[in-house]
Amino acid sequence: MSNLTRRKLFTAGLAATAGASGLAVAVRLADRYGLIPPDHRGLYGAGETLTYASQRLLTRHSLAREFPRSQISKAPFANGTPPKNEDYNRLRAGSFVDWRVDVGGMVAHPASFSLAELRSFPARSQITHLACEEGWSFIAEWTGVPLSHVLSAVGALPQARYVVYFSIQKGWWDSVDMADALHPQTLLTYGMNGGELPVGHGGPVRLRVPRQLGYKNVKYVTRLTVTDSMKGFGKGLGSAPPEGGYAWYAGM
Ligand SMILES: Nc1nc2c(c(=O)[nH]1)N[C@H]1C(S)=C(S)[C@@H](COP(=O)(O)O)O[C@H]1N2
Ligand SMILES: [Mo]
Repeated sequence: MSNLTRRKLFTAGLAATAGASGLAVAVRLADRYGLIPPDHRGLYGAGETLTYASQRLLTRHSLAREFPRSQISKAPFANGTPPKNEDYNRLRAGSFVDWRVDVGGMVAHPASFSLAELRSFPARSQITHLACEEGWSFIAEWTGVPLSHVLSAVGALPQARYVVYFSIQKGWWDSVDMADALHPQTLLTYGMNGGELPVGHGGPVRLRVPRQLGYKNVKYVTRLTVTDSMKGFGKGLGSAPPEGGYAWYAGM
């Protein structure tokens, strides 16, 4: 993606005013650099899509706001209930020592990390806002390993365009593009407010993507897949929310 300049995209976009074929070129160019959301609406929505592509290009290094410790919410709201399945209950009864996060797909060295291994990686803590699309939000300190570190440990291949992440909880999975996957604030978290990540907030492992809305922050993560295409994952729209009318990209 670093090879695509704003000028190149903009020039291709201008060429688009010459006709639909120019537009197709601009869209294809943006697509090649992973700047088209998997739930895009085809050429019909191309104007919107190119606006999205330039916005992603412009903001890929920007940071979510971090807050002082005094702003941490006293009573953070845990949305939903923990997984009800057998596997989760068994792992929880064993204090999650057998929890694994499997990382595979387009990587040189697929791996399966225990919590202890994730904790042995360089850690980062950040005090950020988690906002639900339903209107409520809270601020907490999150601790974990940057996803970028995990991706380099397994040797994510250069063709990679998305990282898909799956919960042990049925129906919960999502994906981010490489700009968000490699972003320094995107963490595989195992800690919150100085302690372990509580079960209500996704313990033992949750992906925090603080530049996007709550629903992208999938709890109880057990598996990551690196891919160059979202085809074959659900309906191919990048996650479950677009299947129900929400956007795949939920930047805030
Ligand atoms: N596995 C799983 N992940 C999930 C959810 C869920 O129900 N299950 N809810 C999502 C939604 S809609 C929001 S707003 C946040 C809520 O995070 P919280 O429970 O820490 O407040 O988690 C997201 N991740
Ligand atoms: Mo939400």
